[in-house]
Amino acid sequence: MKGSTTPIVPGFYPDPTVCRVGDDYYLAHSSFEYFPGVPIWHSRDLLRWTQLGHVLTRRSQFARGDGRSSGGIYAGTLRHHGGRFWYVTTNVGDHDGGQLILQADDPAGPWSDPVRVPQAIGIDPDLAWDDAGQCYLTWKALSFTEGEGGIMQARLDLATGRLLEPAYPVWQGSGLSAAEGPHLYEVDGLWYLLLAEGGTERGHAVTVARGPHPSGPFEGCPANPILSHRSTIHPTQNTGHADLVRAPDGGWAAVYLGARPRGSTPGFHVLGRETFLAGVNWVGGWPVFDEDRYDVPSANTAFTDRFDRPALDPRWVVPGGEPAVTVTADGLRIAEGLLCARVRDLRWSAEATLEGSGRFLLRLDHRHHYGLARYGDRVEASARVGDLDVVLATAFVPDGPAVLRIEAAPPASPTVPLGDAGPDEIVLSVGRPDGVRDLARLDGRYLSTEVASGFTGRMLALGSTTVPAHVRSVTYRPQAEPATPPPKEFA
Ligand code: 6LW
Repeated sequence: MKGSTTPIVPGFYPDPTVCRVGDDYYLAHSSFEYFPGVPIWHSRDLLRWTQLGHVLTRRSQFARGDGRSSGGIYAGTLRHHGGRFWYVTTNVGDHDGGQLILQADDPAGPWSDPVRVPQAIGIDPDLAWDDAGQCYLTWKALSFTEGEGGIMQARLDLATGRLLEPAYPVWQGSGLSAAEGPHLYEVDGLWYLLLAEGGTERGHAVTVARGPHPSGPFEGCPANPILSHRSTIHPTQNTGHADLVRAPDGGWAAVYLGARPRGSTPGFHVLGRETFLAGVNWVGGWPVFDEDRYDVPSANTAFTDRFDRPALDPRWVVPGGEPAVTVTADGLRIAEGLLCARVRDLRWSAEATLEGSGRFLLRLDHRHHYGLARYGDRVEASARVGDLDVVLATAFVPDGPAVLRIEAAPPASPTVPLGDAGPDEIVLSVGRPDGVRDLARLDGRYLSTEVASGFTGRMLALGSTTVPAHVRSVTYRPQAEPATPPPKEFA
């Protein structure tokens, strides 16, 4: 399928950063309030990715902060230098501590505790090394109380996190809003500074400048922005925040983030920002995106988890706090909190088999979720949309296992002006001995980023009620898209 419409890593996997060692590619993502943080992946062909684990697996690496939705871990940079892997990021819940630099021999971990860079306050840090081995930190200076400070840079002592000189501004972008996400590369003797601009919404874009030295002076590319879907009818929108990688044969590719809004205007994206792949050609000394160079296979997103191995699969993460879960021979016990797995498709169904009480939710954030809760013999369907929190329906189930089911179905309404379709409709059902009973059917737009705000995407969430939950299994099945056909030229 076309690279511009099919993510290489679907679901809430934003701010992709990529590096290559020999024939192996590695990819990492920002992860906000979810712990463990920073999913990291491996691929041999840039198309099929396998999750190795997470970079941030200990609280000494990811201070909890306040756990607020879309707080925590912002965009980072993954690099390989001097025989080691390096990852630099920001925990905005610990913003005054500055940037965090971690290293590992093996990208699957363990990763070191972070070296902090308290002189670099802001977001979106990048690491690059010149031929002499000098390390440059480039970041977007930003104070959440005082505002933006521009794209800054300084040479860095990696061992101590001390800047070796006062930070100085570099290229500030092509003039669009929110210049951020810098990545710096040396290509054939010139230095290229890639930025995200335009904000991470519909105006998002990738721009580039080049200069003779890591610090510039930089001249912007006349063709900027070199990637954007703003003001187009392309079914992938919000495209930006790219990172480049060179293949063993000398060719180049880029990973970037995009969203797939669906439904009536203004469009609603529900899976967060996903990772896409493009080819990159060099023309006249500038990178040119070749968005559909790759034929991207559908990612294999279906799963059944019976919790029959001692360690949880890396798909499971926890918002804010710690996972209060135990895996036993007969399934998963959740004492408190939520255990979440990303939804990775536009159409899907999922089932959780609960032995007794417990909850199964579709969650965008702590203020936006639909779901089912079983209290002994009673199952309630409920919805929380901002300040509204309602129980919609109740059903009774006999003792023993019960199946709580959630489905993302096509919207019944057409789009404007013939209707007012949301992105999908969420059906909440319960499986009983006499069959499946639907308890609620809800417009999916209220679990979209356009309604809820933030940087994350939908999650399936397991939780407890007043007593610990006992989950036997969870099954997730993607269904064929699209219900809203994309415009003809992109079909
Ligand atoms: C990311 C920054 C951004 O660090 O959002 O809108 C942050 N731009 O580049 C979270 O993805």
